[in-house]
Amino acid sequence: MESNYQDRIPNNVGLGANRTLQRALEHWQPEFLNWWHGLGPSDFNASSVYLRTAISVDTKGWATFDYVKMPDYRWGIFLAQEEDDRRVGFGDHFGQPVWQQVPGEHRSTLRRLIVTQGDTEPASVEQQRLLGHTAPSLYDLRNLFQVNVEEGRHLWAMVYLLHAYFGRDGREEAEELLERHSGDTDKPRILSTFNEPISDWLSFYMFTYFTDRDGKFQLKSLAESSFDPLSRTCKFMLTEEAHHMFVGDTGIGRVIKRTIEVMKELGTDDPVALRKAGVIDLPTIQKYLNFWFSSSLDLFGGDSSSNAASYFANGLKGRPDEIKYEDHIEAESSFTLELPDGKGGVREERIPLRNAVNEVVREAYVHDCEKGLARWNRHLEEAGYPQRMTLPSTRFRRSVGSWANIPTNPEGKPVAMEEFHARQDEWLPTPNDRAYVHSVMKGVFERGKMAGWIAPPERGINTQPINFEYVKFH
Ligand code: BYC
Repeated sequence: MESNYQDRIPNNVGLGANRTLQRALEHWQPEFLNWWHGLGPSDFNASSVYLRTAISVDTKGWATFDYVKMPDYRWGIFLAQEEDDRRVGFGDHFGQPVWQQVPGEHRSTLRRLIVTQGDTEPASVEQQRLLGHTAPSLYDLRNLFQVNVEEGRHLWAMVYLLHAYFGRDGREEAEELLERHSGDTDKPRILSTFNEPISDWLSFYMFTYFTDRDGKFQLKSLAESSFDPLSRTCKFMLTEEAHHMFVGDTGIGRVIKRTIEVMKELGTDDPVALRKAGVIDLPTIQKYLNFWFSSSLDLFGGDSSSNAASYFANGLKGRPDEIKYEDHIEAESSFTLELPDGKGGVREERIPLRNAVNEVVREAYVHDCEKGLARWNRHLEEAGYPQRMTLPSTRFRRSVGSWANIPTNPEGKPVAMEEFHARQDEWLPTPNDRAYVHSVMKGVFERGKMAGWIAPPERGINTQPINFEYVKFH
């Protein structure tokens, strides 16, 4: 399908040939822009930002760089190319042709999955809306806005599916995606992590590393869907998602690098001395990591989930990279869960694998998260320090699943509630830690300059130098 970049809504879905759908989306567009102006990045909307825009899905068009004012960003609808004769890849309908329309019996479940996915996208923009003021450099400011406009585009992607395939219900859901707000007491966002404030850049990097990576795994699971338009939409979203995780990965690495530099200069790892020198001490970084990793683990849902089993059986939502598994039906397979035994210990239980799909995906996610830690720890190793960043156990500080509200230490050992309360200041950011991190967040807007708590990146964006004018203020 040809890309129509010149249309009011750039697309490769032949929108011009479907007047009803085009009108419905053109009606939603001003509501989206209103939302962007009210709850998107505060200020900076008149600045020219060096942004990447997707104008088509081929290798040339998907990443076009230029100066753009954010409200003029071309939020388009792009689906990955259709695969010839694509077949259902897992579950009870394995091998049958995929669906180009929504089967009636799966309508409400698919709508729910699309709405849940769609809800996270504007939520993250809302969470990050004030960060521009405290950006550690123009390079980082540009990256923040890149992430924000692309999350906006991902919202468009889900709204397209709702409008095109779910009739009036879908249009109503699309409106509601702009009515729920992150952290709102009456109408919060659907999933827990998307109601947490992101008011400092350390949280932003943790979020883009850990929470965007949940996005990667969820999108990969949805890319396996038998509902082909959903699969194709998610495949294209994944190409943009990679940069968001890169921002988190390199962001955390740069914070650690800068802390190590000052540890060397001062000859100490004493947090008080390091804070005096304006950098973020390693224990504080670890506590932020513990917070965002554990929160992101909840986004995979319960470890034993009948929802997940029926998504899998019906071919609605699969496992990332399904092709890698030997058995795509898993009718008889089982999975061993480690559960709290109610007496302060752990017991094992075998459950049908289909019910454990959330856990299977969560395990793959944890494995993927470890790669970043290996990179960050290399900085420490090369500098000759024995400290290492670690991922806490998947049992630690959970709010969803069998370990929800069971107090454990970061190693996953169940502990008494009193011990958890007594020691949580060692494990999770305290109000004092947060206040300190906030105190070093001051906007640095001079070309090539960096805030004192973060090292410069290794290279710029799209082969531009680090001191490039990534954002032009007017
Ligand atoms: N918070 O059977 P269960 C991204 C709900 S991130 C609150 O255990 P299921 C992005 C659950 O909805 C990716 N509620 O779980 C990243 C269900 O409610 P209903 C977003 C939660 O259904 C950064 C009930 O508890 N995409 O893209 O197997 C920036 C029982 O659930 C939570 C998706 O999530 C929670 N943490 O799996 C921007 C994909 N966890 O339905 C973007 C679509 C569970 O009974 N969503 N619940 O009312 C799904 O696939 C599934 O809904 C979940 C839950 C994986 C989230």
